[in-house]
Amino acid sequence: MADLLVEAMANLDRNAVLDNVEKEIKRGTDPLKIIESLSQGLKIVGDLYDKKEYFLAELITAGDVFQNAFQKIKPALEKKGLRTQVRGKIVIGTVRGDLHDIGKNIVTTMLVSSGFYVEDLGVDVPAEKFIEAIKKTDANILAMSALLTVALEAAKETIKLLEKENLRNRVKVICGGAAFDENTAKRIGADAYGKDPLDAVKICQKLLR
Ligand code: B12
Repeated sequence: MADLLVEAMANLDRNAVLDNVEKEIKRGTDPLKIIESLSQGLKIVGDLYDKKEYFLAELITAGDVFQNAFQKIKPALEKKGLRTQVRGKIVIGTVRGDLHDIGKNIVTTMLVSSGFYVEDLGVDVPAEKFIEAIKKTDANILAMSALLTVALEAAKETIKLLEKENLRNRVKVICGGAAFDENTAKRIGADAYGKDPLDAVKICQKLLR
């Protein structure tokens, strides 16, 4: 299945993507495996965009096809949550200047299904809005997503503001999305980097221990 789905996603073949996703769900395939195949397809779309074989219109279609497919996968993903004893409160969002939310939405679904309270602020979230939400919800984790390299600065600013507001000692910070890796996350002052939804849940559980 993996290859078929990767290919269908890379070719932006909406019907083939949705048919294959439905088949895999019926077959009982792990929803995270299905998401992984679709993400590999999206990676190819991104590479083709880089090579100027695809353009903005294709990126938009790719995002749309993925969102449609995700609606079919979501119920299975919700059942998969890793039940947690830790009752953490998380404020999550895509940082200022960045509109990518597909990955963040998957991570949010997985965190909610695992028992966390999650306040999702959406995309293009300025530092001040993150801080306001943390104060309002008394959150103990700030989770930031960024796919654009230029958006890293906004994530760094948010952590700086957290420090300025004297909240840094009680709020842990986790970052994820294609703009980050372990090193970048550390460099901007985060506590952790999460590579995928499972990682996100496990790390958030660990951060609260
Ligand atoms: C779809 C897409 C879009 C869609 C987004 C739709 C949407 N609603 O999100 C649209 C068309 C809007 C778009 C726009 C643009 N895009 Co775009 N896009 C993509 C594409 C093809 C796929 C992204 C995606 O959804 N991947 C699938 C998800 C599941 O993966 P993910 O986001 O990485 O998330 C996973 C993990 O990273 C992690 N994760 C994610 N967030 C978090 C958060 C936490 C806390 C944790 C722990 C984990 C975590 O878990 C997720 C699940 O496994 C990528 C290519 C790529 N390789 O990523 C380019 C890409 C990100 N885009 C790119 C660009 C350049 C743009 C534009 C500037 C294009 C333009 N000329 O306008 C604009 C920018 C708009 C803006 N201001 O943000 C570049 C970025 C280059 C860079 N290094 O900065 C990429 C890499 C393409 C490329 N190769 O050039 N894009």
